[in-house]
Amino acid sequence: MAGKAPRENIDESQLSVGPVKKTAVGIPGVVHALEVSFNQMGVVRSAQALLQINQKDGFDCPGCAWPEEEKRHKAEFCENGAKAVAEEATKLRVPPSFFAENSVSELRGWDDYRLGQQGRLTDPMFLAEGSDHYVPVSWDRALGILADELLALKDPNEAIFYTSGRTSNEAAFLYQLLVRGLGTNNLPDCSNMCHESSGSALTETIGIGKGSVSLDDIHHAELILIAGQNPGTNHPRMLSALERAKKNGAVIVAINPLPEAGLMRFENPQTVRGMVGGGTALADDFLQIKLGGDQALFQGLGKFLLEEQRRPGSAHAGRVFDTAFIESHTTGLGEYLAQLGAVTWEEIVIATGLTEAQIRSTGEKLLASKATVVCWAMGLTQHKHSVSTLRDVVNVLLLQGNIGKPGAGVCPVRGHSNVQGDRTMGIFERMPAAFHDALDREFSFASPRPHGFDTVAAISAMRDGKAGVFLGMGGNFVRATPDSSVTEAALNKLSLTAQISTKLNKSHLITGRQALILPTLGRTERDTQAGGDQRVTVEDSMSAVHASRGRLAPASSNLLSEVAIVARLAKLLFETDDGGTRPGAPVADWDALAGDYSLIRSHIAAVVPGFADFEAKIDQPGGFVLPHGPRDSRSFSTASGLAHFTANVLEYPKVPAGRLLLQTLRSHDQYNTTIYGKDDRYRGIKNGRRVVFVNQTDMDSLGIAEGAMVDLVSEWRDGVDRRAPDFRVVAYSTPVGCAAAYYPETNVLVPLDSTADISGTPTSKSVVIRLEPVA
Ligand SMILES: Nc1nc2c(c(=O)[nH]1)N[C@H]1C(S)=C(S)[C@@H](COP(=O)(O)OP(=O)(O)OC[C@H]3O[C@@H](n4cnc5c(=O)[nH]c(N)nc54)[C@H](O)[C@@H]3O)O[C@H]1N2
Ligand SMILES: Nc1nc2c(c(=O)[nH]1)N[C@H]1C(S)=C(S)[C@@H](COP(=O)(O)OP(=O)(O)OC[C@H]3O[C@@H](n4cnc5c(=O)[nH]c(N)nc54)[C@H](O)[C@@H]3O)O[C@H]1N2
Ligand SMILES: [Mo]
Repeated sequence: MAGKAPRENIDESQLSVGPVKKTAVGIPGVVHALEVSFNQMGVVRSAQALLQINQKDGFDCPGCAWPEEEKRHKAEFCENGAKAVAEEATKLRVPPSFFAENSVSELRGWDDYRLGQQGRLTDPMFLAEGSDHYVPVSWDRALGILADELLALKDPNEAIFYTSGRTSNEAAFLYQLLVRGLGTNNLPDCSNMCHESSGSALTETIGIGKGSVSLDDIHHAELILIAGQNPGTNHPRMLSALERAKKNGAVIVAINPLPEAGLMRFENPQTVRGMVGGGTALADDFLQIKLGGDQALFQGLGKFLLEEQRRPGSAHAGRVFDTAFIESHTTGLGEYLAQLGAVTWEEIVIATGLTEAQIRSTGEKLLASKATVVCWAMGLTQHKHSVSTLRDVVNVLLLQGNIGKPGAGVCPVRGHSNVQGDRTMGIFERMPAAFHDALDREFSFASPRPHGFDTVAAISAMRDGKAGVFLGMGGNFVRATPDSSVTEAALNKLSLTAQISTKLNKSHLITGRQALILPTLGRTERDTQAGGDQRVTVEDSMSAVHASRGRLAPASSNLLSEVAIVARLAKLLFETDDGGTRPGAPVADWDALAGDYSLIRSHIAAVVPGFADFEAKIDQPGGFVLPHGPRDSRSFSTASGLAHFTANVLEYPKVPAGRLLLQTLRSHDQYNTTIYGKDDRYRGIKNGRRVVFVNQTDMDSLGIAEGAMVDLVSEWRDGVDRRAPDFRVVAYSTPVGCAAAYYPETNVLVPLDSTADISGTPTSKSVVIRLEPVA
């Protein structure tokens, strides 16, 4: 059965709204995954692909960064992992004839769904200045154009090198070396829009920007708080771990403005009970918090613990805090407790929309638990005050010594399957000096030290005429970033935009004066080089590094691997005609590295701490876990060598009367900017995406009826009206004043300079909007 692609934009007039689901996964999830897979890949390729996901000698699922269980199931994938694989392993193709038939200006009118459904890119393509059609070019010519444009820049800091989080460690390491070899640290990545706030808060407070728990800790936690995360859709395999925790007696509290299906109830398709129905109730308690209220909640929990610690006659008095841990491993407690004394319960109640009793009841659960984990994702990282919110999460955990002991810790649940590994490999606009020193030693050059642009700074630089060339290592920059109209105009100003991609997306159509499409192999595909078939490595959300090997035949014989593209470009940039190295460039044997990735791994082992014996360690099934001071030995590599309590002024969004606060989030049928399908099954939406979820009370007070059509208009201090037209209003269970709509359709509403303090992450979960009825 060959796949057939839907060829039209989504027809929003077909949209229907049905009941909201309370349970995630189970049979409908699996059946849906198989339908999507057969449709895209055909039956044989589906079976080949799906059975290799996350197996010990197979490929790492490109779906999400949740770790694999030690004991693998035969089918170690979830509905959305299967969809991610089907998107990549599809039989559909976008050959050069597609671009002859469709002009760039026509394709700009296609929506993200229609573009993504066309299939895999097959050949390098070039869009010349003034032309409206991409034409095929050889790899030599394509890379030659890119190298010439890069070398023609007056200053290497006019080049911008974006990375998305699917790129392997090997490709990411070579890529950052190329970028630094050219003389810039302009390495913005998707992480800037994702978990940057987590990295900022954790590095400052515990000395490392990564989570401190293992899967085993989740299984054995006594209390798990899940804040700002929708695992039923975005990390479905996490539900199996939660189910296991639950069986071991864990208490789970969901902290979310929306009653997300997976948090409430879960049917595990890999158990008989899950197949038959019923499933496991996951959350013992649901705190339906207002958007941006989490800092107040965690300050409230801290306040409760402090009151209990000091309350005369309380059974817990003097025993709430882990005094031994606090005294030997932390600093700053006094300032933190003083800050807790300064916040009032009245303000906490206003900020959270919860009752004091609800917060105290969660506090009681903390008191009763000897091992607590806090998990979070985008609901906590994409607010103005996200870094201070996460510092307050750390504060509460430190009070009870919940870091570096079994069943306890911080668990930022990462998004892209190798986003954490890319950062470990140096994809960061401001790597620490020790990394630069090691890189310089290994490749005999002097890497640039001034910080580069993060994502938002890169867009500002392009807008302000301070950039000339953009290269994307995966991702869909123009749709993932905020303030779509500003970003589109910024990209249009460049002389060249080039994208290393697997699938067609808007970033190929909103371009500089010239553009290149550089098609590449995906994770599922066989990667054959001079030295034979190659494997790559990835790092999951819990710092486990393991090998990934694709086995499917490549989508086209004219694809290059990401590693090969980088190595060939590096040769053009850094080698002299006689094969020597240009003065000042990093010294490396680029051909050899591209021919045998184990040579890249030996460089990584020499530069990045924790990778000694890299090759041998990934020969072991399941790979190895990187060192993590707080987790392994309660050692904290902060300036003081201690974990830091911090005193944070309480912040929460304040919305003018008649306005709503909008969060932009994912439907069940999308992977970031890739739209798999038109439904959001758990939330009851079918055949459309332009919906805005609003509380009935707000609809009544605004005089807007269910089903009404509205424009979403965002209001920001610059006075510019940013508008997303034609959304249908859906009454939904969300706190009063808080609305929700899908990304990326709503990115046009997020002002470029509305970013989180310190981390610079766009505030995609708090946009002030008004609803304007469509006449
Ligand atoms: N199938 C699938 N899997 C994915 C992705 C995908 O698009 N599709 N994307 C991947 C990536 S890159 C990432 S980063 C992750 C994203 O995973 P999530 O963070 O789960 O993704 P979002 O859809 O943005 O959902 C945010 C959740 O936080 C809640 N929330 C929003 N604001 C607040 C708040 O102020 N407080 C609290 N407590 N909750 C809030 C929302 O209601 C929602 O449940 O998933 C990864 N996995
Ligand atoms: N409003 C709003 N904006 C957001 C968010 C939000 O919640 N709200 N979330 C933010 C988050 S968390 C993230 S992570 C970003 C995501 O930002 P990105 O990572 O930039 O976006 P994706 O949609 O994941 O990228 C999809 C594209 O990647 C390419 N691709 C897929 N696999 C591969 C591969 O193996 N190699 C290569 N080279 N290319 C590949 C395909 O061409 C595909 O079209 O968006 C951010 N933007
Ligand atoms: Mo993400």
